This record gives sequence, structure tokens and C-alpha cells, in this order.
Amino acid sequence: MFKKILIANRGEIALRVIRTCREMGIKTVAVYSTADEESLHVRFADEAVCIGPAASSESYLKMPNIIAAAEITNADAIHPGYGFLSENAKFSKLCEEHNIKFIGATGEMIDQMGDKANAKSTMIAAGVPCVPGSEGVITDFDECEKLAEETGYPVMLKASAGGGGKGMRAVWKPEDLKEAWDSARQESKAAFGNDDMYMEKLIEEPRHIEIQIVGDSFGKACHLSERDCSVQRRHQKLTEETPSPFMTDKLREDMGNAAVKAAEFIKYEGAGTVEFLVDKHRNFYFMEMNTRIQVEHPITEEVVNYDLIREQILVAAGVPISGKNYYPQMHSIECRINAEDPHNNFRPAPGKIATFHAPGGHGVRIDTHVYAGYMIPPNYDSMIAKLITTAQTREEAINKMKRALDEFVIEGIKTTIPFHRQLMDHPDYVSGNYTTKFMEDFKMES
Ligand code: MV4
Repeated sequence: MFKKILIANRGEIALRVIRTCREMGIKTVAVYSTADEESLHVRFADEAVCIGPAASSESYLKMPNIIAAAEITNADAIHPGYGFLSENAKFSKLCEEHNIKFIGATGEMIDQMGDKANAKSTMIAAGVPCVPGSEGVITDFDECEKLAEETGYPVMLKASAGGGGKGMRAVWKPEDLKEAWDSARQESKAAFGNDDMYMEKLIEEPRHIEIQIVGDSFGKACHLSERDCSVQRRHQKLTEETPSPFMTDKLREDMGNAAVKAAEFIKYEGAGTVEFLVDKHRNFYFMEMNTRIQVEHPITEEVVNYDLIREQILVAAGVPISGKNYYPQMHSIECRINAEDPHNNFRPAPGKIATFHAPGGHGVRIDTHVYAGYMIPPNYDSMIAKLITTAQTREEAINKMKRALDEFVIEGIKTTIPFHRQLMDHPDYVSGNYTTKFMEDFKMES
């Protein structure tokens, strides 16, 4: 087992990893930027190394500084958390070259899944259902036009280097194809330095349902059921729940099997997520695979009673998984509390937290790095806490969430607490009748 793990991240996820390491008797090293000197991850870790100034590019993304910090402190593994270097193939390879175990996917696997057209071809080969469309990258506009006719409108143009909706265009009629093709390629080139495109049939009003998987170093994988992440705004998830209100036992079995098949086909090692689009007829299609721990992992932990960070560390150390799948025994909901003003288009609202009173009680979990007096730096993402409630039924979990949101007091900055409180009363949320379009129609009440 590892003796010392360096956590190449900040905020709540750095704390989350430190906590599990403590429980496992593993020493921890925090790294931090000058903007995070007062952060809890710095105080809670056994050691801490400053790796640069506030800008992420000069600190949390600066590979040589992080490798140097691991070498100075004799860390034998690096946990990258989510974001930053967690899905950076070069960094994963760099760790390997320095004999430091990267707790995540290998560089090859990250490359393979990071290229979306390539990931899709791989999944087709594995026998995982994919949206009908182009076989790989489209070479020119002539081919694009032909393919759109064959596929049938509406179609979706997608950037192969994409993710998060960048370089993606829905096209409803042939007249609009050229403009969409040009602008999607331009956007993709600017964002990723690559303008490879592929095409799919447009799935209208899909749900975003993802399957948590874990693979070990012996080629065996299992799934831990689904999370419904359909409540999103501009490709940012706002709240997630498990089980999905749209799920059936049959669909869970089919999607779970498909996700395990995907993971075992590529000999995936570690915790990962297979994202699917699910249409109104409950057909499901592979969308993307994430080769990291995700923000919303706690809801899965709560309903299957399983520490995913611990499992990541164990499989990275070469321990085999049991091989059985895990099914929800409870209902869990996560609300992402962001330093944003929901009454003003979710505008970022960094600043100093004057008052912080967190809710508690049975079935309430809070993953956060903030406290009263904490200054939220403007340099990083705006999530300041995850509020997670767990109960026997969905209705009880919602009632518990309402109670917890009412108890939560954060003063000094604007937060998304009022949004979540209104969401928990929205008829379409309460009935579970929501898709990825939900937020397009959502209006905040004053
Ligand atoms: C789609 C789609 C409909 N049809 N693909 C958005 C992020 C990107 N990774 C894939 N996305 C979508 N792909 C086809 N063929 C609709 C979306 C989509 C979406 C997906 C999940 C969650 C929120 C979304 C919001 C808008 C569009």
C-alpha cells in the first residue's frame, strides 16, 4: 500500500481525498497556490508545498512543480481529484516516468477516451449502443451533407476534441448545415486547436444518465448503478440524484451491463463514469467516458454504502475488486452550492464569507472546504459546497433537502441556495419529469 499520497488539487475534493487517506493510515501532501494559503486542505494534510501563484496555469496545472513537490516529499502516488490534471494524458505519463503512481487512468486510456470520435468507434467495437451517425471523423463538407441526408434531420455536429458542448451544433434542416459546419469547426479549432468533426442523429429532449464503474488491474470491472444529471445549465450540472426517477430495473441492468462491457473492453483501471443519453423511449446511447472521480460521486457512495476514493486507492495499489455490482439501497440527492447569483443569470459572486452555518442531522452530508471568514478566490470554479441528503425514498430525500437548505446560512456572498430551494418545489422536479431541457424553461421567483 502507498505510504504517502500527494493530492494535486484544492477545495472540497482535496479535503475529501485527505479524509480517506487518514482513515487508511496513508500520509498526505497538499499542494497549494498563494491564493490558497489559508485553505483547509493545506491545514488538514500532513505536509503542504506551495507550487506557485494564484493562476491555475502557474500552479495547479504546472506539471513540473507538482512532480517536484512529490519528489521532495517522497510521495509514492498522486491523486489528481477532478478538473485540473485529472484527465491530462501527459501528466499521467509523466507520473509513470517518475515512478509515482497516478491514481487514475493511464495516459493511453485518457488519450483514447479524450478523442470523442475515437472513443465512439471503440465503444461500437465493444458492442455498446451508440447514436447512429458518422463512422469516425468527417473529412469534408460534401461528406457531411451526404451523411446528414443518410442519417436524417435533425442531426448533431460534434467536435471530436469536444466535451462540455463546445463545437457542438444541432441542425434541423439542410439549408442550415453549412453555417453550422463552419461555425462548429471554427469554435472547436479556437478551443482545442483541432477541428475534427463527427455527426450523430439528434436525440431530442434526452436525459443525461451516467453509470459509475470501477475496474481493477486484472481486467475485471463492476458498476455501481446510475446518477441522473439532467438538471444542467450551460453544461454545468446543478443537482444530481440516484436512483434516477426515470430508471427501471430492466434499464439499469442493461445500462450497467453496457458500462461494464465498455470498461472491460478497454481494460479500464480505476473509478470511471460512462455517460449515456437516454431518449423518451428509454433507448440509451453512449455519450462520453470520464476517466476520473466526479464531483457528484458522493450520492453513489451514500446509496451503495461504498467509499469510492478508498476503492480508487485500493485498485491503484493492485488490489482486485470483488466483481459484484452495487444497487441503490437508498435515495440520494446532491445540490451544488455555488458562489453565484441565481437571480442574475448565475453570475459568479466571489468574496468573503461572513457567516457560515451548515445544516446537519440524520441523512445530511456536506462536502466543503469553506468556513466563516473564508475568502473565495476569483481564480477557480465557483462551487463552495456540496449538500447531499439521503433517505429511504425520493420524497423523503427531497423533504430532507428542503429542510437542510432552509437551515443553511451563508452570508457575505450570493449563493445558489435559493435556486435549489425553488427547484425542490418545482412540479416537474418533484414528479421526476425533467430532461436536459429543464433549465431552459426555469424561471427564478423573486
Ligand atoms: C447530444 C444531444 C442530443 N443528441 N447528442 C452535450 C454535451 C456533449 N458532451 C453531448 N451533449 C449532447 N449530445 C445527440 N446525438 C444533446 C446533448 C446535450 C446535453 C447532454 C447531456 C446533458 C446536457 C445537455 C444539454 C444540451 C445538449
